[in-house]
Amino acid sequence: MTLDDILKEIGIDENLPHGTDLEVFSPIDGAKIAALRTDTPAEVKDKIGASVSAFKTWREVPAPKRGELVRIFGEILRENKEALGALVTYECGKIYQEGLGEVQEMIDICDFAVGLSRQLYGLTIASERPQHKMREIWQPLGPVGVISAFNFPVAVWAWNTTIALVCGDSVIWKPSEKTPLTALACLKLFDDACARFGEVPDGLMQVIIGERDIGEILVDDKRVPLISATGSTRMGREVAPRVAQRFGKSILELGGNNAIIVAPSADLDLAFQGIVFGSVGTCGQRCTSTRRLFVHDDVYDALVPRLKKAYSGLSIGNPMHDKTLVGPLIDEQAYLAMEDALNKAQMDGGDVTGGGRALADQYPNGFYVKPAIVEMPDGSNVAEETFAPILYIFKYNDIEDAIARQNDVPQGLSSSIFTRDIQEAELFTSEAGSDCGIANVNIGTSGAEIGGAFGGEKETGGGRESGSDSWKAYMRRMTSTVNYSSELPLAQGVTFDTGE
Ligand code: UN1
Repeated sequence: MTLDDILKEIGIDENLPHGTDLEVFSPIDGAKIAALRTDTPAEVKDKIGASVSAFKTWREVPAPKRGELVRIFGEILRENKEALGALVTYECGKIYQEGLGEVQEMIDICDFAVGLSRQLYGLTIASERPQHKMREIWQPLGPVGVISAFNFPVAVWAWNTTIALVCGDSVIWKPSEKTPLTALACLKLFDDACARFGEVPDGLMQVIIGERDIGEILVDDKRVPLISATGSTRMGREVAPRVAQRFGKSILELGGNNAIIVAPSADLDLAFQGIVFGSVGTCGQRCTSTRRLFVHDDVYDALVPRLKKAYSGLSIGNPMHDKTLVGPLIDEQAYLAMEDALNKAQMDGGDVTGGGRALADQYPNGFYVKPAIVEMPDGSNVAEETFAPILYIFKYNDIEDAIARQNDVPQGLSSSIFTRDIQEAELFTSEAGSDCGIANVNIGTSGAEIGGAFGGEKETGGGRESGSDSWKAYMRRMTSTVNYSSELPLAQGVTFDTGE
């Protein structure tokens, strides 16, 4: 499938906003695949205005009917899974299997949101006053600003958007400037769903194309009560105070520095598979990628040489090819960041296997790398997240120490332990265990299902998206007390006699 075929199949070949402001390159070979016009600040303001109007209509549509739009969108995604999956691969470089997986993740969240559209439950609460009823009513919130990253260019938007839509909100999406085509493709497919559905207010879901300055307009606009932002901790540090300054709410999904602990009782075959997928999958560019490995002394020699051997045989190459497991990094900057991190690790006493560029002759403008393993000195740790396939390995001999070191980093997204020992497994998921938002047993750190709440603690930002009750962040909680008596008793037994 060529890029032209894909764009034609999705139907955006003819109506891309061509221009000269933003050039888009495929990480596969560095070729320019599009040049787009970006939104002006005035256009962004207008789109926010349109979003406010769309919200006012949409919030009155019954939630199950809102779910019907999402159901149709899920249907359209099923019809376009291959084309959209391939576009994800072209634009962000993840292997086609993972491109398909990402679209499946969108389909899954559609199904979840459709079910949710009939389950936006509020509580009824016992009132302390006679003939009074208290209840909690969940109301639509308003336009939701979604800021997404290049590495999951479509699924993370879909988590936010499908849930926001069934909650009665409108959406304005600022995708990464590295992946605008997939965003425009999603917009087209969403518009197709709206046409199939029938009456949908104009501007219910809009995309704004541009760089950081364009995102900032969204972040600063009081008409957008919720900003859901995915990206680096640096970005979150800027977004969070700006949104808070205007008393907006934010959902932040920022950096991870995810670790796997391999205990002496671990099934090493399982651990091996989980580690390799977690650390080299998506070329190490998931926020859930495995970055650190704590291996017990007793199994170190059985596991680490096997990992090194596997790393040296990984098929690196064009992510559209069936046999490829490791595609390119997103761009040269990512490659340079990987080189820097490896140099630093070496200076800190790490022993590096792998690393460096691959396939530079074939793809002079594509940044393919050999995934790297770094065996780190005893007692050390790595606090920074580098968005590249680097796996830092540490030895441990005491589980409590391993958990403490796992936690002893600024980030708190994902974590896992491979063990057959129930005491260790339960300790890991206890209050004294992992401090992350995700803590897995006998599963790697990446590849979470949509049904759970996704997000993490500390510098990961504290937000939760996707499954469980994450929907509550996209709604306004109203507490309502109804008095059906002929008296007006005050709460807390207060008397307030006006003498009449
Ligand atoms: C991300 O990298 O921002 O758990 C999201 C996972 C995927 C989502 C990753 N389901 O790895």
